[in-house]
Amino acid sequence: MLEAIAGDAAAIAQFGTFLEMTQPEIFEAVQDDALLSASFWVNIALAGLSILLFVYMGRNVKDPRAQLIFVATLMVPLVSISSYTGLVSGLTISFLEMPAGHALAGEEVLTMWGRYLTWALSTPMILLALGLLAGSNATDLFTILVADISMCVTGLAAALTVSSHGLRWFWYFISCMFFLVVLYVLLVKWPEDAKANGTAEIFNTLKILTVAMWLGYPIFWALGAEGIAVLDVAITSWAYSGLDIVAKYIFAFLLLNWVAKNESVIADMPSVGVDRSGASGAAPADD
Ligand code: RET
Repeated sequence: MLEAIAGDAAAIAQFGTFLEMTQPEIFEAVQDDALLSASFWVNIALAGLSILLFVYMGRNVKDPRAQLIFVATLMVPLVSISSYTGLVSGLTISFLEMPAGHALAGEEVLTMWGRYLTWALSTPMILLALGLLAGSNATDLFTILVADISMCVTGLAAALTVSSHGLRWFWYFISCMFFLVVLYVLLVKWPEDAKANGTAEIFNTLKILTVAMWLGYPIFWALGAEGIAVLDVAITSWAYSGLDIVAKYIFAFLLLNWVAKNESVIADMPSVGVDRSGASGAAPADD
């Protein structure tokens, strides 16, 4: 009985770490930090403008594959506006006490965990649009999407783990392994498909933009308050917001502008399927 109560007390204490500050208090803390709150509001404004612009740009697109690229890409600013509204309202931000071994051990660090959560929705949309542009087969598309969502969820786990400093970095390492899978498909598999399907030029531009921007996220995570803490929270938040502006809105504009002008190229591409020609054992038995 006593053990159960002690267990409950420990659980409540642990839970208390997450809930020590109320949502209005977190909201106030964000508003008081002009630099931090600007990093959120700028993205809410840009996401809103992007949504209107992309709907306008897609008004005459008729081909179903081109329409799918438009819908997937439009989801990016839609998720973004929701994500930043969650952050600015204090709903998806917590102050977490860092474990022993962390540069800010024992201090409450502002953790923007809503970012990692919503990346699990926005980044697959970016990759789906890119995969459709390249003419990916179903296997590569499934692989990259699963690896990408896993990268975001394990990144979320890295940010929320407060029990052990070592385990925070172990989650980070796992997330990086998933990221390598994403990079492999983007840099090795899809360029071949894009070449075969006549979309190599635009695909390569977007590939370089995507890889360059996406590499910034784990770097800023590691340098920010959640990692080795050489950058403060507002600077880290601006770094993510800046990367978001290029990786989401500028990326999406370039992609949709090209698709709207080259709808016939997209319309002629093969549908997403499982290509059995290169698979070992795929040839019919010779008997
Ligand atoms: C984390 C930390 C753990 C290690 C790795 C990460 C990678 C994150 C990336 C995020 C990209 C986000 C984008 C969002 C747009 O909406 C989670 C920071 C590898 C690559 C493009």
